[in-house]
Amino acid sequence: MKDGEILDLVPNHDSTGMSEGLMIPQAPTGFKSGFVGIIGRPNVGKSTLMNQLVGEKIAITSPVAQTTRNRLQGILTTPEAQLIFVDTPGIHKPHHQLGKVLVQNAQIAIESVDVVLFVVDGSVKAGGGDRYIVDLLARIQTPVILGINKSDLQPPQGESLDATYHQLAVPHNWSIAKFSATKGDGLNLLQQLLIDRLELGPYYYPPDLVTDQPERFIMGELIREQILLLTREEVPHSVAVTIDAVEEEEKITRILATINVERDSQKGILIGKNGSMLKTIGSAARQQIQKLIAGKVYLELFVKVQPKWRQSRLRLAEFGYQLEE
Ligand SMILES: Nc1nc2c(ncn2[C@@H]2O[C@H](COP(=O)(O)OP(=O)(O)OP(=O)(O)O)[C@@H](O)[C@H]2O)c(=O)[nH]1
Ligand SMILES: [Mg+2]
Repeated sequence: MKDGEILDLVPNHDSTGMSEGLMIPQAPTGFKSGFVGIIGRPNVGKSTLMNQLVGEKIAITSPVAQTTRNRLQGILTTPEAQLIFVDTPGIHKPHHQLGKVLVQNAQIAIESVDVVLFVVDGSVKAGGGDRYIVDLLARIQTPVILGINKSDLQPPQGESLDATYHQLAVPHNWSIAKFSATKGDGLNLLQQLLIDRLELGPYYYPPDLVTDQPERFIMGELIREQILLLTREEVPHSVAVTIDAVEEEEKITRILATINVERDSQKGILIGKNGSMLKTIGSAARQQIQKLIAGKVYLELFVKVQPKWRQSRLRLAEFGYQLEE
């Protein structure tokens, strides 16, 4: 991390050990902390892993590749350490402006963390996509841990698949961990391996905070997740969700959101026959948002056509996908 960023997050401590404003307590002696970048091809389970490690659903996940679009942080605080996980969009060969922004932001994350957790899909052989990332990581000084995920999907003779990944890690002396993000197997060992790699440090965030993301952002993501799960073909990737209003009333929170798509045909699919698809999406997303805010939600969705938004830098920024410095 750059010095300036740390200073912003860790205000001066007063005599009670509590800082003003953010209420970050002083860390005990021997406490470790740091940023862990979760990097890998699309769909290997990076976001699922982060959610499991942190113990809450912060990042949306889906079987569709390129689910994650923004760099987002999940925070795990234990008695001995604070790990700030940085979930990133899967690294792939970009085909449009949105793709370029996603990949570039993942690369920036690699350079600004203390440890890189390079996640691969252990249920398939290592491929060109993984080797592309190995080449990126070989150029940096940051310590790397290779994480072989989806161990639960491995055939009984899984060792031969593992060997294809070991070949990638051995020349660079990277440590290797094997786990299942969905089942939780092997995650304690992974957590310990990560803490071992961290240096002594302060709390960067209050110990009870699990993410740096505003609730509004996660609400939009939970709507996008249902679209990823319920629609097919080009629709999921052409969607950007904006939250237009959140009105908190005594017994219910009213949320108005717009789903932006690129074409009329996509709008038609999203709305469905007599509005049935939009209703299904809205009802599923509403249940997820209710869990997030632990209260009753009324959700109203609009669908709007914004031609070629993925190619337009202006629209990308408007929807929150900005190239980071
Ligand atoms: N069986 C099994 N499935 C997993 C595991 N981890 C993740 N998955 C599934 O893999 C799919 C992709 O998971 P994500 O967490 O969205 O993957 P990602 O790497 O964040 O993907 P992008 O954001 O697109 O780069 C989802 O359907 C997950 O449920 C695992 O350990 N075992
Ligand atoms: Mg993801």
